[in-house]
Formats: sequence, structure tokens, C-alpha cells
Amino acid sequence: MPNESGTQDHESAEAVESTPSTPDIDEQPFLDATSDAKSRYGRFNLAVIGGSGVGKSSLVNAVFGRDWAKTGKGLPVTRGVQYFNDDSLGIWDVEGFEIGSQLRPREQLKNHLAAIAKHDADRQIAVVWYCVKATDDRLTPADIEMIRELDDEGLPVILVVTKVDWGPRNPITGNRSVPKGVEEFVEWLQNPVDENDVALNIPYRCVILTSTRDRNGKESKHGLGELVAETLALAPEDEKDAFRIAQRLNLPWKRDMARTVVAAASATAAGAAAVPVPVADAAVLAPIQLGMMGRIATIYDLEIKTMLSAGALAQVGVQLAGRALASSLFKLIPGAGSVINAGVAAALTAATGEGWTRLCEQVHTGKIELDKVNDSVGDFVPGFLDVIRKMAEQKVSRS
Ligand SMILES: Nc1nc2c(ncn2[C@@H]2O[C@H](COP(=O)(O)OP(=O)(O)OP(=O)(O)O)[C@@H](O)[C@H]2O)c(=O)[nH]1
Ligand SMILES: [Mg+2]
Repeated sequence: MPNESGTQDHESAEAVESTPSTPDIDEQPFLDATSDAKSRYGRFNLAVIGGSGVGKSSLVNAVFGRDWAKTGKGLPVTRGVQYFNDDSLGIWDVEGFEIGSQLRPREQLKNHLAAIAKHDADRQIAVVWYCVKATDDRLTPADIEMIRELDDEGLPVILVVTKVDWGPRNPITGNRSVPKGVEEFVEWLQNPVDENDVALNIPYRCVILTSTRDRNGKESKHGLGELVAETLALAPEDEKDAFRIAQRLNLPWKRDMARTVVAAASATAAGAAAVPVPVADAAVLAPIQLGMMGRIATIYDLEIKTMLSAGALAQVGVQLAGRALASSLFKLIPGAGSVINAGVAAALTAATGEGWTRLCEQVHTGKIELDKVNDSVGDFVPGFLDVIRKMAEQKVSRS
């Protein structure tokens, strides 16, 4: 193959021919980064407490997109308490109190909490959603006792009013009204008093009105954004990221986390190329980028192994390393140079990270199905060549 100077370039010709079949990219950094990210971000544990049928499972499903309750395969802890979990989320599903039991509700709950406390540290409750139906008109003495017990145990309680039947939107304010009865209940909750009008101190941190469906059973979600915002605010610092990962309603939180990962990886890549790397050795950047991609996948609660086939992974690797293009690079792009310097390494890593974040988001939101990811990678993760070309163009236009 003649190059620009008209001489033969055996080495490059060889590289071009051999690369597609020998992508010597190790997927291990990818897998390591995923498990590292999982253990770093940890798990967020939520207790959802409320009577049978108040809508606990529907709420969990709407916020976290996990349909565990329907499959019913939780770990039965004690009667009325089940634990469901995956990597980022643990749910303690606590079914109010057992009517007709010898024990007072507060004692029952104390026993439940004692049983939970015996579990490992990564299962301990961070926040409680105490759920009551919108059609109730007061909290019962049992509810009040239980909320006090939770507070005594140092657990932050969000009082969640479920199944709120929202009225039509007000054309001026844009707000939806709640039925009169619910309004009175909420007023009482803001300022609870007993039957003698004496103020009651009930230690929930806030009241949130929610619904997951309308009265006809059609999906209709309300109040959930507020619920996740309050839950995040009450989560301990070291479980906030796990909660951001576990929830499925707030995408900007995930995007911000991904951006942090991309920035860190770009800086690492720049460091790796501080002494410029020959293009043919661009594989040194691959572990950095694969690691970054593994972490981002974790943020979107995705499993890299289920996202990409081995073949597609290898292809991404080739793309990242730029091996396939290395030899032809300088011929195609005047001024690109034969080395990757810190700027190119950082730009390449940032572009890869941004593309991969967008792809993960599409999969996370169901816009791209898992079995189509292999075909879509190329559209999202920019080719090595594209990035170099863009940089070369910028260089040319600046000079
Ligand atoms: N109208 C209305 N119905 C709801 C809402 N949320 C849940 N439901 C319905 O209420 C019923 C109970 O909901 P679940 O989410 O299973 O309640 P749960 O508290 O988990 O019930 P148990 O696990 O049996 O204690 C289901 O038929 C839901 O479809 C809502 O916001 N509005
Ligand atoms: Mg349930």
C-alpha cells in the first residue's frame, strides 16, 4: 500500500488486515469496573409500611420499576415482613399490624424492627414510607404509635397518602385539586390534633400525596417526583448515590453522576497520554474507557454482560483502542499526527463517555431494547476516527 510519500508501508498494511479478527481487548476491566462501581455505590434500603392493599407494591413499582411484589418472591422475614433486593435497592415490605394479635401495634413493629436489625449492614433501613389511603380521615392510634416507634429508632418517616383521586387540572394554575375529604385529611396531617383539639406530636418528616392510577385503574402517576426528592433528601449521605441509581423517575440525577465519571476518566486518560502515546499503542486507553463505561452502566442500573455480546464488546474495544484505524490514520487526516497526546486522549474518552451515557439512558428508559444494543453501539459511541478528525479540523481552523 503506497503512503503519502509513495513508499511501501508494510507494518500498517499488516495491521489493517489483521485487526478485525484479532481484537485483543480484555473485557475484564469492564467487568471489574462494574462490580467495583456496585460495591462503591452500595444499596439503598427503604421500608414501606402500610395496611394490606393501600398500594405499597404499586408505589414501589412506579418509583423503582421493579415488579417484585407481584412475583411475590421476597425473603419472608417474619409474618407480615418481606425483604426484596437487588444490587442497588432493598425493600422491606411491612404489612401494617396484624389485627387480633395479642401484641399492641407498637410492640409488633418493635419485633419487626428487631428482626430487621439482625440482618447485615447493607440491609438496614435508611428511610420509611409510611402509607395510608387517601380515603382515611385520620391516622389511627395504631398508626401514631408505630410512627413514634420508627422515630424512636432514628428512622426518618415520610407520610405517604396513597390512592389520591386527583381532580382535573385547573386551567389557570395548572394544579390538580384533590377531593374535599382528602383536603381535610391533609390539613389534619399538617397539624394533627386529638378529639379534644389538643395538638398531637407525630414525628413524620413530611406528607406527600401520591397516586399510581386513576379510579378507572388507568395508569396515572402523581406526587412521585416529590416523593423521590424527599426520599433523597432524607437518605444518609452514603446512600444517596445508591438511591439515585435505584430510582427510575429522575434522569438528571443519573446524568450528573455519569458526567462526574466521564470527567474523571477523561482526566485519567489525559494523564496516561501525558507522554504522548503512539497511535498504534492506543490500547492503553481502552481499560480506562471500558472502566468508565462499566461505571456508567451501573448508574443506569444496567448489566454490561447482558447489554453487549462478547462480539460487540470486542468491537467496542477495537473502536476504543483505534487499532483498526491506527495505520491509515495519518493518511486520512492531515495534521493529526502519529501520536495521541493528552488532549486527544481526553477528548476521545469524553466523547465515548457521553455517547455511552446516552445509549445507557435509552436502554434504561426502554427506548432501545436490550437485544438491540449490539446494533446501536456504533451510533452512540463515536469512532476513534471521528474524534481525531474533529480535533484535526479544529486545529486546522484555528491555525
Ligand atoms: N385508584 C387507585 N388504585 C390503586 C392505586 N395504587 C394501587 N391501586 C390498586 O390498589 C390495589 C392494591 O395495590 P397494591 O399496590 O397491591 O397494594 P399493597 O399495599 O402492596 O397490597 P398488599 O401487598 O396486598 O398488602 C391494586 O388493585 C392496585 O391496582 C392508586 O394510586 N389509585
Ligand atoms: Mg404488596
